[in-house]
Amino acid sequence: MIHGVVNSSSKRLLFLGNIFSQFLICDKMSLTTQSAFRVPLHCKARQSPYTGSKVKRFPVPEDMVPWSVEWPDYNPTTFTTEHVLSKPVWADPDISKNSKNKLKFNEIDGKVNRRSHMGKYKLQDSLPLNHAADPIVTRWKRTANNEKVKHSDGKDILQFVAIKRKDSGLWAIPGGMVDAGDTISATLKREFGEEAMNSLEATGKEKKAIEKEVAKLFRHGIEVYRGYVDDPRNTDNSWMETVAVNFHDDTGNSVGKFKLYAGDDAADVHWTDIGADLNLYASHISFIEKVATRLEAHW
Ligand code: RP5
Repeated sequence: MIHGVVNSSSKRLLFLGNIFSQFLICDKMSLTTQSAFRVPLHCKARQSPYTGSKVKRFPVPEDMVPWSVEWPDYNPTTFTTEHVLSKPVWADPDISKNSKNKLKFNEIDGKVNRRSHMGKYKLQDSLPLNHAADPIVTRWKRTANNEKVKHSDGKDILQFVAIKRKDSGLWAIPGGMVDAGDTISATLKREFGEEAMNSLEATGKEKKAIEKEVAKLFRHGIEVYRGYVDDPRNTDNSWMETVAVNFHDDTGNSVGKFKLYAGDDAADVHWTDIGADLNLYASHISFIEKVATRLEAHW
């Protein structure tokens, strides 16, 4: 559903002003000090060229990021990624080719939820958005004697299940897109199974056992974030929103016994120590920080 940008400067002012009126300076210091309360907007999403292509983005300087700033010369590139052009099931029809009236934003459109997690879209035309779900599975780092490992700051060290993405090579939460008709909780379970536990390649019996464990673990999640994701694949009129949910195994008895295998889109998977120096995909670092704050872990 990553479609191209509309080649019109006036639309820049009309589309999303009410939702994306706040923004952060895109430097490391701002992100680590402020992201417990706000997430970075349009930092990685302004990286050029567009992910997986040689097409350059129209450069947008920091002070021109807010949609409230008038910029008559704004003239973004039209871009749709090759993958979307190949029409995978989850992709919307191309709204620039007579199908725009079929997309109903701010409502449930057939099986697709086209409502934002952040408010109501102020629309001039239909705009696509992409709902994802991110399962943050955590446990405490422990010694061989099962004692919690403390950081020099006196706080316990938290670990989360991270996958290495094949597209960017960056470590990330094993999230994925919400399929039409699917719920967020079903997506969280499915993506964790597919990306972090390789459930698709497991045999029937193994698969059943894995699904049972995942279902048990995923019964008690705490939502830590809902809204915009600063994903490098975002364009001016198509972007990711996610719901990030923390599933914490406090004793280490449940998740600890999981065998983690990379599957589906992942090149690798492992338990990763949580801390401010992590370099993660999109704005995943800010969701992880919220979890560390919530559980009073080392950051
Ligand atoms: C991110 O992209 C979301 O936070 C989620 O983790 C991920 C979904 O995209 P795919 O992994 O399906 O490519 O923005």
